[in-house]
Amino acid sequence: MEQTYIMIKPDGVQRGLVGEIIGRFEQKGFILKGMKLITVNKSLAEKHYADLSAKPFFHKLVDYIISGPVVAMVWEGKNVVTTGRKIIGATNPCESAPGTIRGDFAIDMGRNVIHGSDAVESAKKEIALWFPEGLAEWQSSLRSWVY
Ligand code: FUP
Repeated sequence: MEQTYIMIKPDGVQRGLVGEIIGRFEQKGFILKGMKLITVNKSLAEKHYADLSAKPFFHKLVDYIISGPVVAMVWEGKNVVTTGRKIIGATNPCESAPGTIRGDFAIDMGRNVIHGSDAVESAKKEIALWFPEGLAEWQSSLRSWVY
């Protein structure tokens, strides 16, 4: 089953949006495979955003991610990468639709509340980076009301 890496960024945690965000993924029917509240060190933040290292906003982005605790999560389910991105909404909150997390809770691209993997391959890399300890097991019978 497909998995994605979802991270509530420091602004989302400090604004008290953790429960709301987890609720949206739970209510859709996805299952939580890993979750931890952590303060990110610079090296991990730089690895996570390595593809953006040449961008002018890279250092600001890294400083933002390490500025306070984040909630790192792995969610699992059919097409969870694409559907997760839809639940999150467009990167720039002025383009994200109402009803999406960014559309409902964010104004500024530099404080856009949440991260979600953009493809199955990047999800695999991000999950390995953030959860080297592995993920929780679920009994498959628990999913019979969703599939
Ligand atoms: P997303 O996959 O939606 O998180 O978007 P990107 O991977 O393109 O960008 C990662 C983060 O960089 C965004 F969440 C916000 C930040 N960013 C900026 O601050 N300025 C930009 O011009 C583009 C992205």
